[in-house]
Amino acid sequence: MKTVLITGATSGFGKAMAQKFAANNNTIIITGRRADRLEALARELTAAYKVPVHSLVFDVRDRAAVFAVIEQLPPAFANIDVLINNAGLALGRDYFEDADIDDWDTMLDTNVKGVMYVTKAVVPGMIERKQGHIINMGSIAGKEVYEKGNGYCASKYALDALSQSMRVDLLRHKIKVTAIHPGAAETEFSMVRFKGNEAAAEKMYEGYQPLSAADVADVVFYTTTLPAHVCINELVLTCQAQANSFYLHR
Ligand code: NDP
Ligand code: 8X3
Repeated sequence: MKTVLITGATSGFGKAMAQKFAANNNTIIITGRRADRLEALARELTAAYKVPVHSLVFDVRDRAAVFAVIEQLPPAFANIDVLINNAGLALGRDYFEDADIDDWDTMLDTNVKGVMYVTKAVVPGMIERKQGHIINMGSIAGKEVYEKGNGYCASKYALDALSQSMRVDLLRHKIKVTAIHPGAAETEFSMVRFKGNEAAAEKMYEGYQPLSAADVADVVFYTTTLPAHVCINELVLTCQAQANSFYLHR
């Protein structure tokens, strides 16, 4: 049984990963800003899988809160084996000159600095125990830039660089770092990106079968099942209809 901390577990990939890891008899820490959703998920996981579940309500951009909640983890949850930096978002899909600067700030603060804060808070325990696995949820948007992707692509390219950098710096402590780069997946991602515009969000998934959150959770789970000496450094996964950021067959 491993202790797995998943950021952004109130929805989408994070929620599906919490379900997958709980179903496989792990101790789960779920985080996010929406306390009601965390409470409901904790109840569901405890009832369905009888595993220990702990919820932490915080914003990954709030540096003081990040360190406070990790430091105050109850002993039964304090030895984190797997950290999944999943909390993240895209905001807007506009040409560079039209993009909102506040949206850029939010994406970079969440997708890049949030990952740095959470990892910095968790990693001392992994170093002490000489083992750990950090999984960063990147994106194909961090592999190829696309039109009107500016701020989001920049954040996921930065995260890719950060994943590579973490791997180089942490391998001497026997810590694995895996970057997962999914393509289009149907979650709340597009509703957030298009700021509640349901028609725009639905259009993203028209005419093909996108990845589901459960598909992504299965792949992430697999990367944690390998022997101690084996690490998947990075993995790009898309639905069959998508080859890359540019080619999607509808
Ligand atoms: P969802 O919108 O469904 O879930 C995003 C999660 O991130 C929510 O649980 C949300 O929780 C959390 N979150 C967002 N901002 C913050 C914050 N400031 N502090 C704490 N938690 C936060 O999207 P997905 O599940 O699709 O996305 C998960 C990750 O996967 C993201 O990093 C995204 O960039 C990436 N990704 C998504 C793809 C897709 O097509 N769906 C493809 C490739 C990568 P709450 O609002 O409660 O805080
Ligand atoms: C989400 C996938 O292609 O919308 O990261 O950027 S994409």
